[in-house]
Amino acid sequence: MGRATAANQCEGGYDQGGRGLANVDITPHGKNRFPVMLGTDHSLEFHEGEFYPAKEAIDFYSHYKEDIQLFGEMGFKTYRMSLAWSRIYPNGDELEPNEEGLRFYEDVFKECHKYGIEPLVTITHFDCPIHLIKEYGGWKNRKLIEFYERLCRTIFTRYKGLVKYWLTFNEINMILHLPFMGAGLLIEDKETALKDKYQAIHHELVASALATKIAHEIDPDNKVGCMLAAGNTYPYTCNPNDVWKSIQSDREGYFFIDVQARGYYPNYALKQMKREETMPIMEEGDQALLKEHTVDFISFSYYSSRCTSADPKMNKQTEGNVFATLKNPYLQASEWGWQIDPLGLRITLNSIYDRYQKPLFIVENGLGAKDELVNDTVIDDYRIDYMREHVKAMKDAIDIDGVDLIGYTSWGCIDLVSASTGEMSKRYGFIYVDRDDQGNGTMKRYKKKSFDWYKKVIATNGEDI
Ligand code: BGP
Repeated sequence: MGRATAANQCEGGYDQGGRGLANVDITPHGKNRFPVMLGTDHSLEFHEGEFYPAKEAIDFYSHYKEDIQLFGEMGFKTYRMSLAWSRIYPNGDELEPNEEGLRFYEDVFKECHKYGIEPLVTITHFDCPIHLIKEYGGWKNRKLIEFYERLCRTIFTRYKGLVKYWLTFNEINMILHLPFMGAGLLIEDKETALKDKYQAIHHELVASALATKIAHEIDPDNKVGCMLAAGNTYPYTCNPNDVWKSIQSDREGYFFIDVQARGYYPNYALKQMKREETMPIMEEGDQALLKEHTVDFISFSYYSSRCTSADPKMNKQTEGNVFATLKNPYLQASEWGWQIDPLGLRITLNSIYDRYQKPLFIVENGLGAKDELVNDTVIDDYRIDYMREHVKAMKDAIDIDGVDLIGYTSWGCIDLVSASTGEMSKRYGFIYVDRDDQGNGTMKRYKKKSFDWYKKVIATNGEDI
């Protein structure tokens, strides 16, 4: 048990230690954020007058000792974090890595071990060096497999003995929804956009299998997982058309795990790609690689379930969700419209486990909320309530349903920049950071009420919640 962050949302230090620029750095806060994440804004530059939250984020780059000490105090057994690719290979395509970047992560891992915390490392979390986008067009170019392979060899070798748990790509299915953020893809032509996305996806799937192979070769103790933005889809009614639509919606995500955990493209996807003319170019050897190097475990993020209908009149989707969903009348929602459904977590765990029979790891889950700092703390009972219900659902999945759940790192050990809004005011942490949406504040850290609550949950392995 522990909690999770991503480099671009907490690290900052965007131009320190020889780091190069990445897609996340030039993604602004405010109304221009979505066009950039979608890949429809092609400028690839910083603009005067815009605020870029990832540049400084919460400055984990300089505060990591203090922050990890607090994670240790909470009793974390695991800390999920990601590497900034451009800190290790500033342009992405160099032959030699940046020693200063490598040393930074080495220090972070050593600091974790000081407190008995096992790092779980996402190799790329919405992160692609700008040079790889400008020069090669991001992941739609097969060359990226080679650069990613080099990154993997470097980190698996360098961090052998310090890191054993790896995730290849964060929320790999996000390429379909936010392609620039997910894969450094620019959408040039609407007609060919889906084909480009599936080409990029194929390259990431091959790169992921290659990473799994290399990780096992370099250290047989390494365990590699895939990572999906999950959440089961309910049919709005029991009309078979609604049920069929919900199955299709879930398959959009299952497709990725089907390939990464079973080792081949499922028939429904092959048929669909043929029909829609989006079949990616595959090279000889790709299929064998996918088949031979499936993941050791399956990880996913879960914030919410989804709901769908085949009735065209029921087309009003809720706001604030990257994944299309109808308002489910049985559920409450967060201030950002994310529907809160702890039983949905149990359902998702069961569906994924039934389908693959591999160990599962929930690597994100949590409540984004507006917090108020009063007398140096935040009384965040709403967050505790959310977490408590989700921990209960997990326990039921383990104790009653027999799901093999090996870990839980919920989102945001500490407040950080929100991926979707680029704002600080959508807070997930058990530690408050004094920084606002415009980048003002002292960066001082404060423990919230949830800090002690989670400490107790970890100490009792979820018994006392
Ligand atoms: C996931 C991402 C995370 C994280 C989380 C919460 O999609 O993997 O990076 O940010 O969602 O989302 P948000 O920050 O938009 O509330």
